Amino acid sequence: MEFKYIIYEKRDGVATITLNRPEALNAFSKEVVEEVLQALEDVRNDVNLRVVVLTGAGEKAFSAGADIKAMKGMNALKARELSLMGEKLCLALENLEKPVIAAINGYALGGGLEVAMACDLRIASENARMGQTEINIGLIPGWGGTQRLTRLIGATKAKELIYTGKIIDAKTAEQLGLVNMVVPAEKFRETVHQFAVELAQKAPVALKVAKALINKGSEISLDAALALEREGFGVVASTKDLQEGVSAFIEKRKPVFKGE
Ligand code: DAK
Repeated sequence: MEFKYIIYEKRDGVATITLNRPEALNAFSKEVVEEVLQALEDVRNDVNLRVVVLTGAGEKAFSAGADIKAMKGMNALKARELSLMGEKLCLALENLEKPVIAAINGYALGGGLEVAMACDLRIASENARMGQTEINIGLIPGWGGTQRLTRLIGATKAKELIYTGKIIDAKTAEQLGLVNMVVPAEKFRETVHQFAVELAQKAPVALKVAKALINKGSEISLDAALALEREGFGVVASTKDLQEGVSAFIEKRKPVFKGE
């Protein structure tokens, strides 16, 4: 596959998608979004790929958000298109039946943070900086930020970040529960890859079902969510991978899961 605005690599069962417009701090243009969507489609179809890492090229940014320069003179129709584009990308990440890790290597601002929040896990480099900065240009988050940020860290802190547009450091983001862990900058890419490889060795069907249950369960009543969990448990319990996991435990060896 040929890409101009992203780098797409496959190694050890991990697909790494690197946003590659460092000169614009990896801002999301229409072209960047289209290429990421194409790569995600490839991941979906490749059974050998079990985990995705989304990150930014260079040391400065994961992504500084939607392309502000493309917003100049934007009319209602263009704004709607921009909104749809981001929504589509965030939903593709959220609905992919494989875990997606946002590896936040620098700034994750505006739409950049919103895309990171649509991923399952967020690992931040110690020099990462995050914020819903839209208010500073007279906007509100438009790629799900008002909803996903609130669900991740609660309304009190979400309102503070969205109303002020302030940029927080990686440690603060970790304390808020916005990122899973903070990693030293010099070991960042290697640590993220290692973490992703470990995840890629877990049982794929169990990961897929757990992701769907956690995502869907937060939108429905506890009763309905528990019913879904029961069904999901039934599906996972019927896999060959469960038998492999049980055998490996008894034989005191590492399980080899095939996603069957
Ligand atoms: N878009 C386009 N270019 C960007 C950019 C962006 N978001 N952010 C940075 N760049 C470009 C800069 O213009 C500069 O390019 P040149 O001037 O050299 O050509 C280059 O990247 C390097 O940036 P700086 O020179 O500014 O670098 P500094 O280290 O001085 O500052 C910074 C880094 C991250 C603090 C600063 O660049 C900055 O504040 N950037 C803007 C961050 C931001 O506010 N992001 C949120 C964007 S708003 C919508 C739905 C969703 C959205 C919009 C509409 N609808 C439903 C309609 C989403 C909106 C957003 O994401």
